[in-house]
Amino acid sequence: MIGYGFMGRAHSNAYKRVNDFFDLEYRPVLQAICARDEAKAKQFADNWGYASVETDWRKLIERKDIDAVDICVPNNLHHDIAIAAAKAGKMILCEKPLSMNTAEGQEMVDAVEKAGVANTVWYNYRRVPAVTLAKQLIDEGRLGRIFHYRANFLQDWTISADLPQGGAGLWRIDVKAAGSGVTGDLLAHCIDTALWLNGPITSVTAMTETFIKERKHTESGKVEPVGIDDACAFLCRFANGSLAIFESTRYARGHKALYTFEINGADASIAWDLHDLHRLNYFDHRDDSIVRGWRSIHVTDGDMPYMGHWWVPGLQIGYEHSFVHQVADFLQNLAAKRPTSPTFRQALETQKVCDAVLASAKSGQWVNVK
Ligand code: SOE
Repeated sequence: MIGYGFMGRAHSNAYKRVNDFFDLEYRPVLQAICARDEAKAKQFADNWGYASVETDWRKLIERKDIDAVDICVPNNLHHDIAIAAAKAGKMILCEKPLSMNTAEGQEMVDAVEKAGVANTVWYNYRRVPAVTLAKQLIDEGRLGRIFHYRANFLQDWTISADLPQGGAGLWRIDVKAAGSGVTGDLLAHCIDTALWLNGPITSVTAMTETFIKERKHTESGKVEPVGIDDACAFLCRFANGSLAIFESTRYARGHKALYTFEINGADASIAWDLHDLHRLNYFDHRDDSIVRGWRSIHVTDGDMPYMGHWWVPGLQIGYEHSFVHQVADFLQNLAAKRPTSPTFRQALETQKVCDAVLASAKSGQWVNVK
């Protein structure tokens, strides 16, 4: 494990829990945690049960007793670590977004494919059971022809102008570490889900805004320009002919992590909301008109995605379980020699859409996704 922030904890929890709930051929061994601050890394190792500590990721990657590397550090480090890990023959589980941009991401894809190592990117929301159920309903053709896709990811944690950029957690506001703002951090989730549920995006037109133009940098101590997008909205077209609207901001006062999407088809619609993540809202026009209406499916029954591994019908699970599911799928696929989605190659598609969105916001023109 490289990095011990919020995601380091979410992933560690998943590695520890997965074999308690899933029967798997493999069992993750928490062999080493790597971070620059040795004292904090030791504390993390004690809390979570890692057997050893490294302070240099290159040393970690050289170790013969490490089979898989989990990249949980700021985005600007993903590329070099992933390429070195692939060259060393390690499996790689990389935190989202895959990379700072498409060019870097392409090199990462080439490296893992050349090395033939198992790889996946942690777009965890795919594995919230209600979202996986949405995918099942779409694949069964229940929605019919899709006309519309709309998604939001709204937060409010950067409204204060006193918040510095850079450093633990706040690297997300530092363009040098993050690559972009809400586009790579939040819309990337919405785009990943959308590509999975609704197929390729072909063209986009976007607008972005940076509301607070300068912030003190935690590392330099100086006030520096802010290079990230604080808010981004874009329209797009999908290859299946549907139209979409996406919006993300860290300035929606009152919203902490409101990820929502709605898909409207000729026969049915679905809607999902991260704040109520165990429910899938579904409207089916084929119902008798006198009982037709939006139904709220409580996704807890054993025949619903992943739920047979947990409690009994009616008892729900939460955010952290989406990571457990990704590890379970990764280990199952490893045993079956199958890839785990999204692979680096699949996550590169999200990167391409993000790049097109940022290019469009800059030029003011529609941009085709390469
Ligand atoms: C940002 O606040 C953040 O933590 C993202 O980085 C995560 O990917 C998202 O799932 C929740 O919000």
